[in-house]
Amino acid sequence: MPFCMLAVISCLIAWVPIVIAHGYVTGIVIGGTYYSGYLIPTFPYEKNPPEVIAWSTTATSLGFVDGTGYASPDIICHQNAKPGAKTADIDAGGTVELQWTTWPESHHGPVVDYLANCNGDCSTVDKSKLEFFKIGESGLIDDSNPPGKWGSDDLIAKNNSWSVKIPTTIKSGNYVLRHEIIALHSAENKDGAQSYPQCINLKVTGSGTDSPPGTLGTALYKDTDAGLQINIYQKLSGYTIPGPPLCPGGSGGSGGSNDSNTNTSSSGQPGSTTTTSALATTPVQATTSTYKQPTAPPQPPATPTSSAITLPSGLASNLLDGSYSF
Ligand SMILES: *[C@@H]1O[C@H](CO)[C@@H](O)[C@H](O)[C@H]1NC(C)=O
Ligand SMILES: *[C@@H]1O[C@H](CO)[C@@H](O)[C@H](O)[C@H]1NC(C)=O
Ligand SMILES: *[C@@H]1O[C@H](CO)[C@@H](O)[C@H](O)[C@H]1NC(C)=O
Ligand SMILES: [Cu+2]
Repeated sequence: MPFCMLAVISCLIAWVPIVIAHGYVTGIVIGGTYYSGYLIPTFPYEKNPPEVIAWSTTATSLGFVDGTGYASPDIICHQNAKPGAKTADIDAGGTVELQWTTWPESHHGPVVDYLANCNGDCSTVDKSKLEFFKIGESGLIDDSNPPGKWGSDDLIAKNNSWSVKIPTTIKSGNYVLRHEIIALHSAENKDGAQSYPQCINLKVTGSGTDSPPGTLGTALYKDTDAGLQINIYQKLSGYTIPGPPLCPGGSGGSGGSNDSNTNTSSSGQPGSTTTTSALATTPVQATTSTYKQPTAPPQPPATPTSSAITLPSGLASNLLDGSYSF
């Protein structure tokens, strides 16, 4: 390997501690109740980590699942994910707000949400049997200035949070919500798209009867999908959001829900415009969330991540992100 290449690589390695801020869901707000996420900085290191509604994962580097993992169980709910022990109640038609750590602006891409019926207790479900149907999606919102404005940018603008509406028509039952950001900053390379799936357990109550057909997690994506192998640094004539089509009653467009929750100019909390808004703005500590929020992981300045993607070769940016790969 020529010396100049070695120099580039060591420089990239030096950047890693600064760039290492992909992200995970720290908390979830449903009907004014706050639930702790699976707190990556602490829970994996505890002998008896708190029981939460979020699925556990060993993705302690805040990494991703790339295109080589689309057929692996890791794509379902992240690396070595195991079901959360708890479940949050929600009415059909209700909104789930997922709060992320600061998402890196350079990691543009769609935000998608799926449900899968556990047909029983989600805390003991076999994830390889879960069949997911899509209930929300937001892809390319504005491409007038590539790489454009994406669902991920909308998420950042909403205080790094995302609201997804549970379809009113869905039948009652226990479901896994699979919420995912797909970062496309390296997706011009085969297998370069990065999935950041996050799962939580929900018990949905309503009078609906819908039971939409689903897709196994390991069959959601192919690395040749138009929305997964794509160069976002050029003007696009359109964008096909990955995964199966939105189910009837699902929510397209930005914000993941078809209601006033998408307006964040007043509170920055998309989930707060319901009748429970008084509670939502002052999150109630549920029994599952009596743990202190960890101090946020160090956030990178905007420039290092963008300088990473302006490196001349796709190889270089791959190496950078490959450092967190499992
Ligand atoms: C979204 O909400 C508006 C206003 O309530 C309604 O007219 C429209 O049909 C809804 N669209 C979808 C896709 O549900
Ligand atoms: C959002 O809310 C602000 C202030 O509450 C209001 O002025 C604005 O018109 C709203 N925008 C939309 C799109 O509803
Ligand atoms: C932004 O989100 C954090 C949780 O991630 C929350 O604690 C904070 O109150 C939110 N800020 C606003 C202005 O809503
Ligand atoms: Cu990254």
